[in-house]
Amino acid sequence: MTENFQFTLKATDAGARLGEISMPRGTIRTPAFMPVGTVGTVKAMYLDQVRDTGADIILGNTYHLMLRPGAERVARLGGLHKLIRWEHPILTDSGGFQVMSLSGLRKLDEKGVTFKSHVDGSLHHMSPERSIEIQGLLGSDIQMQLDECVALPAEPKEIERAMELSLRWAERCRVAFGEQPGKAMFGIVQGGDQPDLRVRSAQGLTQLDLKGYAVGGLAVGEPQDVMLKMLETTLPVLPAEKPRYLMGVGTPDDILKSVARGIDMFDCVMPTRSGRHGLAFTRRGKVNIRNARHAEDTRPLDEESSCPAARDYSRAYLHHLVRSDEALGGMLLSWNNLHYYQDLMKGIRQAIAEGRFADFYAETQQAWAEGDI
Ligand code: PRF
Repeated sequence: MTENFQFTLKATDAGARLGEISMPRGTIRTPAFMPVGTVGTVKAMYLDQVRDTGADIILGNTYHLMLRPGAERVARLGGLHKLIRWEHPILTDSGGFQVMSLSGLRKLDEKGVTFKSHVDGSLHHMSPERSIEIQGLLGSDIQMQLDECVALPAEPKEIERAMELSLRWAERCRVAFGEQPGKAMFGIVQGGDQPDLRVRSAQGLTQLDLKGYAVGGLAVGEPQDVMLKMLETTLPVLPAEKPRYLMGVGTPDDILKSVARGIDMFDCVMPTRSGRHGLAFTRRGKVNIRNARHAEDTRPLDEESSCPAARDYSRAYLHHLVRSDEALGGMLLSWNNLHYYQDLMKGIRQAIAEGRFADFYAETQQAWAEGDI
């Protein structure tokens, strides 16, 4: 732990990077997976449990928290860490992406974004400066610039306009953030599926000398090979000594392939959301526990797992809970899934440290391909 935000690259192997982010609230081992705690809760999980699965950092959302309970209120309550009882690092997303996907009526211009709350229909304005101010009020350790993410497919001109706007907003966010030694603000590369725009975005952000760089605007409707190609185009342009975060990604396969291209951080609702919907991730791929074939299956999801949810409960019981819409079903499957994701990250980190990432990659893919027994 340090007074400052510090990223140390410890090893590289077959394109993958092993590292560590040190900051006052704790150390983040990379490649890292950040469970999503949108409204100040990782849904259906106790934060002690989230911690025990191996999470070093969780994510919160500016958009949701500014609407409810409100950023000033969270600050009066002593900040997000105290409110939710998580003393480790928190990264907050800036709000732009969630405005676009969740709010009604919205207008975006140079000044920022005006939108209607999905909670009560009230009208709000968020500038790049206000996004940073809110993230500060929440007490976020890693703050994201306000950006505009365009869903794909889209016209190159439209992607270019949003990328340029995001670059100008990055500068304004950097000024608003100023110097905060123990904290960091990350820029976000945009540019859709256009390699030249990705390069320009990454170059422009690099000039701002930020503490870290995210790749946004991916996993928004394009095929996986396009996403991976964009990573191959973008990452070599970014400074190797700074962390790279792929936003909103993804499946275990997306993660493995993105690590192989040099990504250090991930977040995704997939393990928790699909858990609540009855989908379990295991070493042998995905299991849809709702399926009738599990109704009288006394085996656990994975007898070799160290997670009680995976090891100690029968598939028959999980099936019954999920079919009955019982809260415990979503809780157990979210636990299983977050545990699986963190185990995957641990396996990735160990493999890089031992110089056998390529073998780990092949073995993991092989086990998924063999499928559920
Ligand atoms: N921008 C921001 N948050 C995001 C994204 C983005 O492009 C994505 C895209 N996958 C997820 N979350 N600010």
